[in-house]
Amino acid sequence: MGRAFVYVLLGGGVAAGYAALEFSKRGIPHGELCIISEEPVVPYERPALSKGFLLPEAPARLPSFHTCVGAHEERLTPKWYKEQEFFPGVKALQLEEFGVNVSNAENVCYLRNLADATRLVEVIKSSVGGNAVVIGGGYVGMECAASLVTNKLNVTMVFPEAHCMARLFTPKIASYYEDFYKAKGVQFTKGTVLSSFEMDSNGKIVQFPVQVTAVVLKDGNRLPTDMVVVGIGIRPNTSLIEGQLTLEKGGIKVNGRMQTSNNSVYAVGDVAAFPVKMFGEIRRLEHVDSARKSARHAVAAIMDPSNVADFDYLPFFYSRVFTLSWQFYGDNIGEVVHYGDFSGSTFGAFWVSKGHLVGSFLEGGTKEEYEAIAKATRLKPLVEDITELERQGLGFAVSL
Ligand code: NAD
Ligand code: ISD
Repeated sequence: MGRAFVYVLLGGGVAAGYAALEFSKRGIPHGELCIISEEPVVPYERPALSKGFLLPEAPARLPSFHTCVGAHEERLTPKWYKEQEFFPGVKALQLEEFGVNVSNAENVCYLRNLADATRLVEVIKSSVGGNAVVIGGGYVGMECAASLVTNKLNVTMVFPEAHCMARLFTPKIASYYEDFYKAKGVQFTKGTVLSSFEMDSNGKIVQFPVQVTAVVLKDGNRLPTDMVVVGIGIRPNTSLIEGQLTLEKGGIKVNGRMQTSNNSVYAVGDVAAFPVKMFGEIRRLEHVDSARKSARHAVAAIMDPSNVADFDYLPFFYSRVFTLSWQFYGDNIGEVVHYGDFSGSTFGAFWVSKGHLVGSFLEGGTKEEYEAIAKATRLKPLVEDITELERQGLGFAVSL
């Protein structure tokens, strides 16, 4: 006989952990919640996988980074879920989907979940001192390349754009990080993509497993390698609900309560396309902060509908690599004004659209400075004089 639940969380990622915490805080009775996840572990803070998990010394390991430590909240261990009689860890659904077919080669690694990260660590260990090719110049590419260097591999990054982090960085910002990476030994092959892998079956007759020995690029270059990391983006897995819920921007369209076109189904995290009030449009945001906050908002809307206003989210992105650390708030549209010392360690940029500040980036800031750019971006102040904004730089945000 199947078991009935009042609430079902489909997916066991970051958002599920924060939703479970919120349900528990709001006092749902034991046994009413079920989490259906493809992962054999209870929710954890995904950002750790491309950062602390890959460190050669004292790496982060579960249970230390179960949600919700990333927001300085309670760490929900398997014991906690058991005590709450919440039922996670049911290996039932394949929820992930990557933009390219996964190669079965032993030394080609993706990075999305704990199993990927665990395998990546094994491949790194067996390749120390050798070559690594990182395909993709986004978050996974940048964070993994930094980790690979720290693990003493010779790294080449390959991506199609003219500079790294093309979705967010300006050429000037990207150039700072690329120079920093180059000084650490990373090489960049830009403006091209992978054409094929050269494989070695290690003398085995079976087709798999095989090792990639070189990456062949469309521009004709050939990069001999001991391992490959692929980080070429994600695609929300909406196949399960196609034809049942309204989709937009590649995700599941929701309203300000995170409610889909079926009012008993809510969508949160990377998969949800929600109204971003400050932009006045629907966006799908891939970031852990949005996952955490949208999950909690959805639970609040479910449990206390009359006291919950529409989600009013300030888009936030961040990364930490080597000794660097940056934060970005808002939207990167309109005119860009750079500020600070690009030959030093603290600099940034503002984006001004229709006369208002709409986006702020800062590298190497203090906690107070990051709070200041977040506040300034939310306020969307009028910028009458771009030159004056450039002159004031970070001081503009701090003074608001
Ligand atoms: P991404 O969207 O950040 O970057 C994708 C990159 O793939 C692009 O920059 C591009 O350079 C590259 N690309 C696309 N097609 C390519 C091709 N054919 N060959 C070579 N390169 C190609 O995605 P990601 O880096 O894979 O990250 C996956 C997800 O994980 C994203 O949602 C990301 O936001 C998230 N993530 C975030 C963080 C963080 O916020 N600090 C860290 C790790 C992962
Ligand atoms: O900050 C992050 C990070 O490191 C991730 O892997 O956000 C992402 C996820 O895509 C958010 O779920």
